[in-house]
Amino acid sequence: MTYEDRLAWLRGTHRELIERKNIPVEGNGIYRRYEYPVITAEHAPLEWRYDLNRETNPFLMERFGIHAAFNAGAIKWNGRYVLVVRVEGADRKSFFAVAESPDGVDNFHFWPRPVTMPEYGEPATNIYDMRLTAHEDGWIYGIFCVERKDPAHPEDLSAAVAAAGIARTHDLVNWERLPDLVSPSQQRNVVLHPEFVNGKYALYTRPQDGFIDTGSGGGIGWALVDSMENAVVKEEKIINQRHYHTIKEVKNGEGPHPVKTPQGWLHLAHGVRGCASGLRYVLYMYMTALDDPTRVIAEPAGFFMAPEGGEFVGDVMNVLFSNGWICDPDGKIFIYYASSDTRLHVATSTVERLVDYCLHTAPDGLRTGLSVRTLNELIDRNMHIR
Ligand code: BGC
Ligand code: BMA
Repeated sequence: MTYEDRLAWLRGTHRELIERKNIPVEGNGIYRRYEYPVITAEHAPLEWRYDLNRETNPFLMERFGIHAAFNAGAIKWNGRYVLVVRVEGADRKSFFAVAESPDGVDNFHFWPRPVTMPEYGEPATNIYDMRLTAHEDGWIYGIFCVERKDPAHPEDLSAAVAAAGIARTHDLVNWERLPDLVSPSQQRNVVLHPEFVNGKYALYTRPQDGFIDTGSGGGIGWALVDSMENAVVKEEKIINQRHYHTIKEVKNGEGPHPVKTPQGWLHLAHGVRGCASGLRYVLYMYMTALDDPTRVIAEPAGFFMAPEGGEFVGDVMNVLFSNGWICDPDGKIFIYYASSDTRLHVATSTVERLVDYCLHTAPDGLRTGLSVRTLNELIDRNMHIR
């Protein structure tokens, strides 16, 4: 191929990918998946991956490998569906980049440049998984995981420390970095609740003993902090526990911030269990009370979504993860979930359906006998229906 032909081919395939119309797939009635991912590494602009100067790149080769685009924070902003995507290069460093779509499903395209996140303290080795919250104080906050090499173990090349980085913005381009969350333990999956609670900022936390190991960390926590400019976790209460022999035996973490519904706060989270093939990440839902967001009022048994088909395959197999969803005023919900740390998908549902799912799916009885009892009760009710 000549240089011109190759450039035309690159531009044409990129445009086709971005303009490809997605196709909803009918499913279990709770949500609908779509046939194609909404964002992949190949969605990254050509200007990020190629040196487009013929003099300096006569073979028109890739000069900056983009490997994955996944775990995105989400927000409806100026009428558009906007994602802050975790983009990962071939060098295993991830960074944030904003992508937008006019309707939440089709035509997601990246803004021209990635986010330049200001540093705080010791510069991070890696940053990822931003949760966006348009808080009632008027700022849009992004809380994300900041990973640094553990200085206490220089001999162990994989020893790392995870902390919650905090930044805020009004335009998603210019970010004001605030001090990292001060907490007695390491933190990942920290999420800001959108409303003040007793005049304070409320955070969903995930205390952990080590970088990977949540250990005695118990589950999803809740902490009130006086200010986001100097956020310090003093007291932390576990509001959603892990349990033996469930989808969240090893770890769990809050997804995006919960959606307020007349029946309670609707939460999306991830649960992790260990098995012969490694860690298996699935999504689950629960609800908390409007008058006390620390009180769980419903939690359907098991997973809400787990990997299917091609979703199993990728950089880190057997993983579904979500840190972003958008709820429209008409109650339609766009759930942005990533598969196997590689690509981003959307599933759509409504507040009404998801609340129905939470309130009318039996909770986990935590032992097989109770699961069979639940199943028999359903069969009994169906017996008379033809
Ligand atoms: C990876 C994350 C992962 C974490 C814990 C990090 O180094 O970038 O994707 O969640 O390790 O396994
Ligand atoms: C985690 C997360 C995600 C990732 C998952 C699976 O702990 O923070 O970034 O999707 O591991 O690798």
